[in-house]
Amino acid sequence: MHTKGPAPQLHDGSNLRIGIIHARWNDTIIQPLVAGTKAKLTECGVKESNIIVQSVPGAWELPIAVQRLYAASQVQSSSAGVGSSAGDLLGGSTSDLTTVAATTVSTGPFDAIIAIGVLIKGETMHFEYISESVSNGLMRVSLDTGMPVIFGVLTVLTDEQAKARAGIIEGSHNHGEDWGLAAVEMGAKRKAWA
Ligand code: DLZ
Repeated sequence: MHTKGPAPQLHDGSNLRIGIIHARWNDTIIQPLVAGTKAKLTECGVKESNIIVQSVPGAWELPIAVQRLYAASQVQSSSAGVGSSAGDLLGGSTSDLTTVAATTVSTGPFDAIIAIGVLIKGETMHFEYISESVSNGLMRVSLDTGMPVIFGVLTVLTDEQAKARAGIIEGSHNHGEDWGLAAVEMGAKRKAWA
């Protein structure tokens, strides 16, 4: 049962373009989160061709990746496809290092980008440093660009807590679904408030 999240609202995503950037650390948790996110985007009417998925090594890399993906999409839309592509900057989503080829992201600015990562506390201070920096970095990119950046980063103490937030444990809620809905709502509102 999911009782704490926002009351779900379905906004029309049919004219929106949404980016998803996910970390590859803790991949067994990341994959269901990405799937839950995409499922809600599609349910809101976002076209498959307007959902762009890219990956980076870890959560630490999410802020720069969001910033560059956003910038590349702006360059493309203002120069009709000429210039660097977001795919060139970030590589493909599911392949491993040896097989990744630069994928060109089709043109058009993003209405929102969802940053997805899973940080699980270990025995060192890594968790604290990365969590705080990534949170601040993503907020900064969002405010600096004026584009909604959805915070899809789980910061948890154990594997079990992560699984319980990715819908993996029986009866648990997949937080990716909330992130998909938030992206469509904020993307649509950003257009309306432009
Ligand atoms: C180094 C590190 C550690 C300890 N833990 C995580 C984690 O739980 N989740 C995650 O997404 N990334 C982790 N990383 C990797 C960093 O985010 C980053 O990719 C590397 O430090 C390279 O900059």
